[in-house]
Amino acid sequence: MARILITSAIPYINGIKHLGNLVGSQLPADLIARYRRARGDEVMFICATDEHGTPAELAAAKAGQPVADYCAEMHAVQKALSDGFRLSFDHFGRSSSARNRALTQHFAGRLAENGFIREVSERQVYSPADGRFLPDRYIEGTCPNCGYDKARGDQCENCTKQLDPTDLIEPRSAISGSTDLEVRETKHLYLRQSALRDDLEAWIESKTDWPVLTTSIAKKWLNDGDGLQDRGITRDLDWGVPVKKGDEDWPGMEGKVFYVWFDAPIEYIAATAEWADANGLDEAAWRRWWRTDEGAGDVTYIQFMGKDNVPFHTLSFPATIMGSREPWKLVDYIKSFNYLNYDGGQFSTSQGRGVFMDQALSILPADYWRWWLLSHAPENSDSEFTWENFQASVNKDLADVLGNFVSRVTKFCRSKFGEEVPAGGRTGERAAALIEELIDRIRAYEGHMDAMEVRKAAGELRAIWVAGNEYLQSAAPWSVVKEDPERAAAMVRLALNLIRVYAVLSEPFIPDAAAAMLAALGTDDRSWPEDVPAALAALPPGHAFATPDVLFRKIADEEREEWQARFAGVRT
Ligand code: B3M
Ligand code: ZN
Repeated sequence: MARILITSAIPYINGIKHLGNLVGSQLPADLIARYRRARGDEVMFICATDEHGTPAELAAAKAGQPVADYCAEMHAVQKALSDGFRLSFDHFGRSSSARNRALTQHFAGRLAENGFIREVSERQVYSPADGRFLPDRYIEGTCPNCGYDKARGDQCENCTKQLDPTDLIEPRSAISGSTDLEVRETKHLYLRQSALRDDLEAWIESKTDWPVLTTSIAKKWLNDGDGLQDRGITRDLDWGVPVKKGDEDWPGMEGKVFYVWFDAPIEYIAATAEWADANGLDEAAWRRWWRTDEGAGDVTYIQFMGKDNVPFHTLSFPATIMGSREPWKLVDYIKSFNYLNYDGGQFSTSQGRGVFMDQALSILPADYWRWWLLSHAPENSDSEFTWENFQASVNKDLADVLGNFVSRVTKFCRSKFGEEVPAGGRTGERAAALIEELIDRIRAYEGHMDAMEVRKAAGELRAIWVAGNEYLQSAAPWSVVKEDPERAAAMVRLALNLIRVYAVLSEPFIPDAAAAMLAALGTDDRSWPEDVPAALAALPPGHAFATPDVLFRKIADEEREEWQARFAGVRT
């Protein structure tokens, strides 16, 4: 039994995620977590909300709420949606937790002691009326380029020109509107990533099994000159982890917080501690996943994320861990994803373009989305969601192939033999050929899942469903039953057992349908088909079942057109 630690990139707190976000990290992470559990491994699957930084402050201000209240509320919303999509996290934490505060301050203290932090003096805009330094996007004024009077200190929204706050005509505070602004000298902390360059390079070079997408991004930033610049890790904000060296104050850093990208990955560790706290467990319970000197030596750690997050996970976060000079677990494998596009354009949170998690669940159950998204995961290139393709996949793979198999077998059995696994008879050559094919395909499916090749795994699973349908079609028990009811009984017995095997194999992709199939079969036997012939005899003659309701319904053309129109514009 292996021990597998799985983390998904933690979604920003400001707003509901779209399907492109979901398929880029949380959903494939869930697929692999479920698969590893089904194979008998001990799994720790962690995610959280990423709650700090300017975007959280701004979103809270827009909602007219104190930022802590806003984050608590949005965390609950995101948690409910991840439950709705059946994301099987062991814990869905919060980067604003006390655990993350303590760990972030701990890492900063260790990095400082080891000489990996330097202090830099900078000149920055200060607002006496607000009593604080203002980040660029908290300063507004008139754009020198186009005259737009609500340009932000980092960029003019109207003409898109990139700006410095000092470029603005009549600058004012976006918080209070005060025009009494001054430039003051202030100190910030920089993480000396450049001093860890050799360590990082040796580590990345040693990861010869990483996906090309991950390694190419990591090496680009490592070698690009710019990529490994020292990084500012503090900000002048109220909301965040206060800058401290462990438990001690940091002179000159009063009123400052750590940059959101410094504390966010540390939350992977902190959320595991939050899991222990939530379950009344001791320190050792979470440390055995993270400290190689306290039991994590035999842990395999896999991270899932979109490609834009790769530099932070291959350079910045490992620099934090390595620079601590403490035996924290480094990631073993980074599975990264390209982008999912939406109907000829991009999904966009800021523009509200595409389908968002809440909207998706309001029109169809999770399994429909899980199946489409995972079987079209943007692994080797960007991929695209279209309503036509979604309709076609659901109707064909889920309704015509898998759903139809389950319904035909159970209904036929009920009408000829009653609602129990029929006894007697022997299957013929066709069944033997089916079993041979299933052995090959199930071993191939395992291989793809072990390698985390999501699309290939989905393709193999579909082929496994198809094989059962083809067997049923050619064996035709509904004809055979007229002359040789015993033989038809044997065929049906095999097919009923195949439904159980389908449920077990499909569970990582479509957990609700898998549960419905097992419930209909009146079994909770989720054992993996290591021995395929034995698995196909697990339900003995006489075992009672119930004919299930329709597993997957088809999407009609009118419905598809209606959704297409409804989600063509932008979310308001
Ligand atoms: N919240 C960005 C994102 O959601 C960021 C990931 C943090 S992972 C530590 O894509
Ligand atoms: Zn402008």
